[in-house]
Amino acid sequence: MFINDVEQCQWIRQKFETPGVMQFSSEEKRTLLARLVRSMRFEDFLARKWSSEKRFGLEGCEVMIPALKTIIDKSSEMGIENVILGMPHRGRLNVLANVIRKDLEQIFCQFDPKLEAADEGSGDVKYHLGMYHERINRVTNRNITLSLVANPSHLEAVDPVVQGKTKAEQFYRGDAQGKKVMSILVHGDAAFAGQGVVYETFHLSDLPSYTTNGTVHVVVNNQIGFTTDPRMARSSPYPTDVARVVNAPIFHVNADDPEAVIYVCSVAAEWRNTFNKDVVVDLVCYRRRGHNEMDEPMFTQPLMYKQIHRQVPVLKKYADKLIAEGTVTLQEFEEEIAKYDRICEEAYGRSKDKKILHIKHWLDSPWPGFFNVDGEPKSMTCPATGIPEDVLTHIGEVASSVPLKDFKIHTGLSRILRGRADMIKNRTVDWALAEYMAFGSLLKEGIHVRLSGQDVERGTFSHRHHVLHDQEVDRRTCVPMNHLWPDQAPYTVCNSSLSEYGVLGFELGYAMASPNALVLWEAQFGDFHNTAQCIIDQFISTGQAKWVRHNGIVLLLPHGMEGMGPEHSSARPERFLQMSNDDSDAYPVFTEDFEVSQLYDCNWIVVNCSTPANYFHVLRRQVLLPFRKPLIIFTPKSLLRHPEAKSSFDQMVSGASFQRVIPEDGAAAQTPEQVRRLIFCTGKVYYDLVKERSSQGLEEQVAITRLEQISPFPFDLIKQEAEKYPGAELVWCQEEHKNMGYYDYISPRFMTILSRARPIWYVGRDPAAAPATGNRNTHLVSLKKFLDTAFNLQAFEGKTF
Ligand SMILES: Cc1ncc(C[n+]2csc(CCOP(=O)(O)OP(=O)(O)O)c2C)c(N)n1
Ligand SMILES: [Mg+2]
Repeated sequence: MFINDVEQCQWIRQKFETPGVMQFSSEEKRTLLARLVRSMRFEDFLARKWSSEKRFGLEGCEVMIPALKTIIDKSSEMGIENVILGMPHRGRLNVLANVIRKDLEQIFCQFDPKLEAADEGSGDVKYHLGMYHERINRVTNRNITLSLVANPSHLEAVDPVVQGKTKAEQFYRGDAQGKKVMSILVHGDAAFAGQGVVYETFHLSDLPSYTTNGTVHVVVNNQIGFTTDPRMARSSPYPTDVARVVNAPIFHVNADDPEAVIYVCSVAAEWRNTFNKDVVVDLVCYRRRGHNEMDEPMFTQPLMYKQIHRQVPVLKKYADKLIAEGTVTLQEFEEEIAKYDRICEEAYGRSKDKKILHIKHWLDSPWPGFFNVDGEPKSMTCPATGIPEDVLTHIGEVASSVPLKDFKIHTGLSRILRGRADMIKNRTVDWALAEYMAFGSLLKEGIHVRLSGQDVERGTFSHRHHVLHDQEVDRRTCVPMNHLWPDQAPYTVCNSSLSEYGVLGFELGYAMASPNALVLWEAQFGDFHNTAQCIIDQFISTGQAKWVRHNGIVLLLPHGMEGMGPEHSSARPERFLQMSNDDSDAYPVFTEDFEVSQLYDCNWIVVNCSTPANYFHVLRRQVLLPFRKPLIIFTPKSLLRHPEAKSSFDQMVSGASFQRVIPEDGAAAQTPEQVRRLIFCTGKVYYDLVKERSSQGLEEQVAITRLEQISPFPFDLIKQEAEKYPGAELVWCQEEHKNMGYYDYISPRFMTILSRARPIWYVGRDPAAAPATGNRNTHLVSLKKFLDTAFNLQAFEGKTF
């Protein structure tokens, strides 16, 4: 570790080199002993009661409990009121019980296999669940809120999520310096060294809109510590070098020396709360048992484990020391043990009465007032998303202006702003303006909007320009969106580091903190989301089912086949659709609130808007809905500047709303019984189809209907459209290859809604391995080929389905 700040180096030197700094009072020693008793006896208790259950015990690193408690005590003393924790499996139950202070019976009853789940969702194993608790810190006598964020098995994936939640809590409290809210991340040594997301998370701490103003990291390093014999150290399966991962001070400390651990943790907390920078405490320890309690470590590490079995537990060593020096008596020590064992036994007795498990009791981020007392949405309706015309005009005017005086913008940008002003005069919007109006109108209503991702301030396609840069004054910038109304909510737009996994996790955590915000992550191109696949699979798609926490994060994924090669083309819609939980084979009951209740039941919403107005409405709907669901939007590239892809104010004013399906409204819709073919499509290919239809003069024979909300599938509207054209052949047309895109998702749903009486023919590119060709000519030839098929009214003649 390298620190190039003299003051900081001196600070560390003074903390460790001053003679006698590690003196503890008897009171402090007794507290430390009591905390070690709890840590050790908790594991012993679980081992006694459930000897064949996995619990990923802390044995060998029992000192982690007093270590975390010291960090919290010291931070509370220095003004911290809210601590957000993330940690893996090892010792998690112990942390819940003895650091966060979850009721013991709530933990114990989780071991009961007969317990019935009472909430919606599929739940999760006990060592993944989160927790939120407000309590008095006994050492400082101040209030403190502790939360542990729920996480999947995927080690370290929760790190950026914790940081995002921490940042949001700081933001909402106006705690820009991190003086009130902080995070603690606990890591296993192998995962810490091996998982790249650790590095991505550390890297965020240097960026203004992402920094949590320092985090205390604790590494449970159970691989290198026990032995100095290099042969034994090598028998560990994962190479570990904690120091190589980060650029932050790392304090290595022997976990068998509890007083040293406590001292180091106190210094680490002081460091964080003095310099507001990251710090790592490396608890060098050993693991007394196997990876989990069912493992036999002697199979693979015989010599090391022979030594480990000879090791005296830290509690006994420390108790012996305190007894020998006269700080406690043997009797006091034994009473302390008996007292905690009694607490466990009593809780165990109570836990047996519990028949029902409420996952809701394990929420890491409560949203007070958002749901009703039973945790249900307050209504099953969505308020109208259209807004008054004067609001549209006002936002449009700000979007076309430079709100600061003497601020010189680039001439190219002046042209863009003039173009915007012209559109506003003509009561029209393009994509960028529609987005502006969605964000601006939400800000007016007090909703915080945060847009994060690579180059989002300007926009990858240079269409957004949410941050203006003075051409003459270095680093002078202006965000017009923050100059809309004096009492508006703040707008944050921030260029992220070049990370997807870390940044998407961060924004997901940010969105977790409050339902009253629109938090968006934009991929540079939709393709790159797969680098963050773990966040998508483990948190976004499944989070509500596992942990009952809603999340309204929005993913903006630029998508479209434009001859740009196999990358920069596909956001992989097929993957999101495959993970959607709406049933393809169930014929729905069309209740009055079908549209909203379908959204309530789904795990996420997948849309591909073909007009700026629809993009505007879906962004607003996201916040106006009485619940939160992740929203995946495939966003355009060439359509950003397509002359036809514009919307009129008429489609956005009060009374207008999001259209899940945009039906054909041209000539074909006037005489539907004469229509020979009804093409369903989604996204940009619509504009190719309309152009081709017009060039072939088929406006009366072929209708084109757009699916804008793909999932949950608008069964009701698709049924209406299909029935409107009784004599038409039904075709699904997509520009993606057949094994990609939407076809596999929509096809069984069409069959269900058509009661298998009419086929839905496929028109699009052939199946392929890569999402797009690297050859421009091949791209154009395949486009022409499928457009020809789309309008060849004989193409399916005589074919059976
Ligand atoms: C991303 C990921 N890869 C693999 C695993 C499987 N796995 C579970 S625990 C573990 C070892 C973890 O070692 P370490 O981080 O040192 O923690 P320890 O169990 O020693 O406390 C592995 C590889 C996982 N959970 N997550
Ligand atoms: Mg380890």
